[in-house]
Amino acid sequence: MLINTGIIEFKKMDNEYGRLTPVEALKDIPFEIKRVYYITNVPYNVTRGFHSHRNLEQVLVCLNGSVKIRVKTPFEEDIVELRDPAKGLYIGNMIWREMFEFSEHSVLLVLASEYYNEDDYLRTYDEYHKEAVEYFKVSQK
Ligand code: T46
Repeated sequence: MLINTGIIEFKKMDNEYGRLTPVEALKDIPFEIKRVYYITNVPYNVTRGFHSHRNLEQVLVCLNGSVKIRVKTPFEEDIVELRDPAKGLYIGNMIWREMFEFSEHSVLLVLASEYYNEDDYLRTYDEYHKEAVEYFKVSQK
C-alpha cells in the first residue's frame, strides 16, 4: 500500500437476519471521529477530489455500489477499489486523492478526524507537490 494509507477490515456480525458492521472510534478507526459526511449521486464519468490535506485523517467506506480511489504522493500512486462495506480505506496526511467511477446508487461514507476546514486543503497539484516533496523527505528520514 501507499505510505500513509491502508485498508481497515471491520468486524462482520452475520446471522440469518443479515449483516451488521460495527465501527468504533479509536478501536476500529485510529482516531477520534469529529465529522462524518457522505457522497452520493455522482455520475459515473465524474472524478472528485483532486486535493490533499495537511492535517486530516480519514477513513472512506463504500456502503453501496463501488468507487475507485486514486491515492498518490509525488513519488508513487495506487488505485483502490472500494465495494465492500466491511472495509475502509485509511488516508492520512499529505496524500493526494481522486475518486472516480462511482457506480449507480453508490454511497461513499467518510469518517474524518477534524472538523471541516478549507484552510487545510491543498487544492492545486503544484502547491501540493511542493509541500509533499518536503514532507515525505523529512518523514522518511
Ligand atoms: C476528501 C474527499 C474524500 C463542507 O461544507 N463540509 C465538509 O465537511 C466537506 C467535506 C465539504 N464541504 C463543502 C466544500 C465544497 O464546497 O462541500 C463542497 C464539496 O466539497 P469538495 O469539492 O471538497 O468534495 P470532494 O468530494 O472533492 O472531496 C471530499 C472532501 O472535501 C475531502 O476532504 O478527502 O471528499
